[in-house]
Amino acid sequence: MLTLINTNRMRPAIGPIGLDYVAASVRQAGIDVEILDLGLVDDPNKAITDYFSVGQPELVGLSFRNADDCFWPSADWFVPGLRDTVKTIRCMTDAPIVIGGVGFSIFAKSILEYTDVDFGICGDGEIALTALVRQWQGARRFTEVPGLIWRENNRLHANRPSWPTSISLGTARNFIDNLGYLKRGGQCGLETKRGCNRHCIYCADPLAKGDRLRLRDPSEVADEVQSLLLQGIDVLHFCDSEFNVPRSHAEAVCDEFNRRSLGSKVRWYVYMSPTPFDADLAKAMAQAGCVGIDFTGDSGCESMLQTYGQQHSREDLAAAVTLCRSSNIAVMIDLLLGGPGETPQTVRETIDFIKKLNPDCAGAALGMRVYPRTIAEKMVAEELREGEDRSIRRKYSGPINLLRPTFYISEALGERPAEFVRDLIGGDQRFFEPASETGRNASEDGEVANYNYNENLLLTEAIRKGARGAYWDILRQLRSS
Ligand code: B12
Repeated sequence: MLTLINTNRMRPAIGPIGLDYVAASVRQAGIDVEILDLGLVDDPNKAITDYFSVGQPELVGLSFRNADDCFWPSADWFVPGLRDTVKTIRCMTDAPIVIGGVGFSIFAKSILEYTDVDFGICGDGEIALTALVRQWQGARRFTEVPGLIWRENNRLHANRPSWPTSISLGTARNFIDNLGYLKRGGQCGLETKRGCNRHCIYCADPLAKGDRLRLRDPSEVADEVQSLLLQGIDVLHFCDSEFNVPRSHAEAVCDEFNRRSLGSKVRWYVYMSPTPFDADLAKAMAQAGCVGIDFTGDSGCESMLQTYGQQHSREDLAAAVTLCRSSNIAVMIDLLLGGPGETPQTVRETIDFIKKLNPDCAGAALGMRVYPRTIAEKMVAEELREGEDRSIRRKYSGPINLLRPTFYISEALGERPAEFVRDLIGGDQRFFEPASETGRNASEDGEVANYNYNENLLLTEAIRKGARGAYWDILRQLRSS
């Protein structure tokens, strides 16, 4: 009945866990579903042709995770590739096509128009896709499908996304080749909750996942870990926006892991905010198997933290690093340099501060990807209207189009901001530097500094040879060896 296709072919390969959850839920509703995973095949066009020459589903669902790599100056854009995939599928079947996934949800209407598919689903896929199948087979009352976008009478219609407050997901995780992804991608994902209630100016998560926290029962999360363990998967990356928001849920998940002694069987990594975090949570996390935390640090300068809408101070960041050190958890700090109001002085302050904090590593990302419907879009609206000349960086010409990779780098950082940041870092091996505007990047210099996980061949090769873990952790270990 339904064929779900993973379109993400980036390397290292990341498992399409959204499809694992969605397929389980659709199957539970009694609908036949199969997965065609283009992430694991050598030739995607051949895989599509082979598949549709024998199978003719009634509906085809495409999962679209990354619209672009969100990385300046690489600015790799994947929407044209999605359109090509749609064309290839159209040649093989008349079945209607629906696209979903986080990359789709951020830009839903624009991607629907660009790819000319029949339907799109914004937000969670589990309930929505089941509803779409039912409506497609029955009365076709599309207004009853949460998050659906479709064309009718030459107009686009959009329903409110499905962001159910309580989420209960399948725990078997048996629709995708999770072990294959561990071998090619070094870790497997799982979720303990969805949504984010914070207001970071640049973040698209509330648009794709909703702005309320939607928690999973910790025992369901632990059941899922046990299913993955049975498949031979013992290295995980949690896919929550920030694991410690809310703190009570993070603690409840750790308590359940500890009750089942999972900490001795799996090791896992998370994204976290520097607050709320304390010794009790750090201890519970370490005992439950957490070996690495990537903090949304953003900046070491108070004025920039305020601009970005962060709730933590630079002292909170310092405290978080100390807590990780005393709990034996590896620590990475993600920075976002170049936002509105950034000056050479604020960047210098940040880099100096991070050097003093001495985390295991720090990612010096330069350039804020401007997403539609975010606070950042409103803040830089004037510059967006005016186009190229001030703080907007992009690799396309013509009018600004936020569907395409469009970045903000404060003009105060000058013509060559990456060179400036690299000079300040001064070869300090704890930092992952921004790639240089001149095209020369650190990995071309033979250094292990490229932390764009898009076609990162060094990382892919290390994983092939057996490295496992979060990518920053693999890269920093490569560097120190
Ligand atoms: C965890 C995470 C990572 C981890 C992944 C770990 C792992 N093993 O899974 C790591 C650190 C490796 C990572 C890397 C990258 N990431 Co990342 N990541 C995330 C994060 C936080 C969660 C993704 C996730 O798995 N969510 C859980 C699953 C279940 O959700 P889902 O896939 O969206 O699926 C649901 C719905 O979308 C829908 N759905 C999905 N498919 C389909 C299909 C159909 C037909 C339907 C109807 C519905 C549907 O239903 C699902 C269940 O409800 C997201 C932000 C976010 N909150 O989503 C960013 C995010 C996806 N990443 C992003 C980026 C840019 C990257 C990188 C490219 C960064 C880089 N340059 O290195 C790489 C790419 C890696 C790769 N090879 O694909 C961006 C993409 C934005 C964009 N511009 O397109 C995001 C959105 C963050 C952001 N706001 O910037 N990432």
